[in-house]
Amino acid sequence: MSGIVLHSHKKLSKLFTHMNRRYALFLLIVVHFTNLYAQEPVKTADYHLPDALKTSQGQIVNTVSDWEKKRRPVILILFEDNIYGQMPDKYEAISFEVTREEPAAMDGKAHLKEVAITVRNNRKPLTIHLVLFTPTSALKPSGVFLLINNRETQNTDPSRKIKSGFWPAEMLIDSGYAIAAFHISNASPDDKNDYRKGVLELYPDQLTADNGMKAIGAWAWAASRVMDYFKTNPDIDFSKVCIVGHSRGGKASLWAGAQDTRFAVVFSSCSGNTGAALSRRQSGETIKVINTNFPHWFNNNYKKYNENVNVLPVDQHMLISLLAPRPVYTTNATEDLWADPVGSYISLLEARSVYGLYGKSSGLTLNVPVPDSPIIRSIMGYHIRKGNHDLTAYDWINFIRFANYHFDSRNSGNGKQN
Ligand code: GTR
Repeated sequence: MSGIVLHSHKKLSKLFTHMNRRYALFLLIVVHFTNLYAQEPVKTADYHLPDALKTSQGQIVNTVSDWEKKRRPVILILFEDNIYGQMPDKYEAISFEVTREEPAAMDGKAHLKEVAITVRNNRKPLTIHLVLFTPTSALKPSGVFLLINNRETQNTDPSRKIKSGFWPAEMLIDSGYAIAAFHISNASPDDKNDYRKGVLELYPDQLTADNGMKAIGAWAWAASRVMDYFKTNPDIDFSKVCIVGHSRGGKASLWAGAQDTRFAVVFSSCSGNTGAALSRRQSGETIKVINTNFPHWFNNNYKKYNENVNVLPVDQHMLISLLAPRPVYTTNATEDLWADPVGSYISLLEARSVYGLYGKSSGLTLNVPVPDSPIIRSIMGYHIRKGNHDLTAYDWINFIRFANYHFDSRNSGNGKQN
């Protein structure tokens, strides 16, 4: 817990010396949670965030045109060079093959397609296996949610014998959305020895470059190839593709959304360090810890910041800024302090200036909202769920509410309506 919170605890302890100890303890717990969720966001380390709107020459960007032409491209390259690696967008060929089809899946509610997306480059093929359910009764084409699945493949079981809150496909279909998923291992195995066996075989020059892509870049790259497929599927509304990821997958969904502006809405669950959380706060997981435990996730250059986060030319609020003016929704969980909920929320707050250039005022409160009280009617949405590090049906219910809100044409002019 932060220095500020601890300090206030000490003062309160003195006050309570004459009180019943159990009563004092109860009050301390209340104060602790009040501080965490209802006070001005708390800093843990002294830090100064780089300004998303200030160029390296010190010029302040204050128009959409200058942001899009001058500042945004520079920030994107800073993230490529220093963190996630390059994102090659050329390949020799791509093909789509429906390997299995069930027109009346889920008791007739959905049409299942399993699609092999094969990309060729460097004379090598790579196949991404997509599971896709489209609703049979909804008006066609449908918006779609694509999950970057970083957990067991059974979470996205096409036979629906196994069902999981991690990918509640029936819920999405009942809400009129298509639902899709691919597994990260198709793009790059999540293993420091094996991560090269995938997308990196198509782009071997990435392996020798210090700003070369590694696993998380490869997962985001694969999400973009699924986009290439969606473009060819007339049942999918290509203007309504939502990308979703949890934790390491949530880091990838943010990076995919930043790189590929075809994603209409970005969802990131408990993404933590090098996801939505600010690195400079150094609360929970740090850059040094993540680079040590997962050396295969980010590029070589990122390791230079292990001991000195303050010289990193970006912080994660600038990743959120790259999503502007598109809607973005991030989550945290009360028991998941490793992912720094406060720092993740401050990221959103700090991205407001860039959304503001587009005339999008957010409905974010100044403080982290209390648990289980989602912010939906806002260009940047957020909730902190009671519970642990996970992606659950509760999260998806709110993702659907957020997408419904933004896909309703009456709300497209502004991010906030109330
Ligand atoms: C943790 C890692 C986090 C997060 C998480 C997950 O071990 O420290 O950054 O990515 O794994 O993916 O569940």
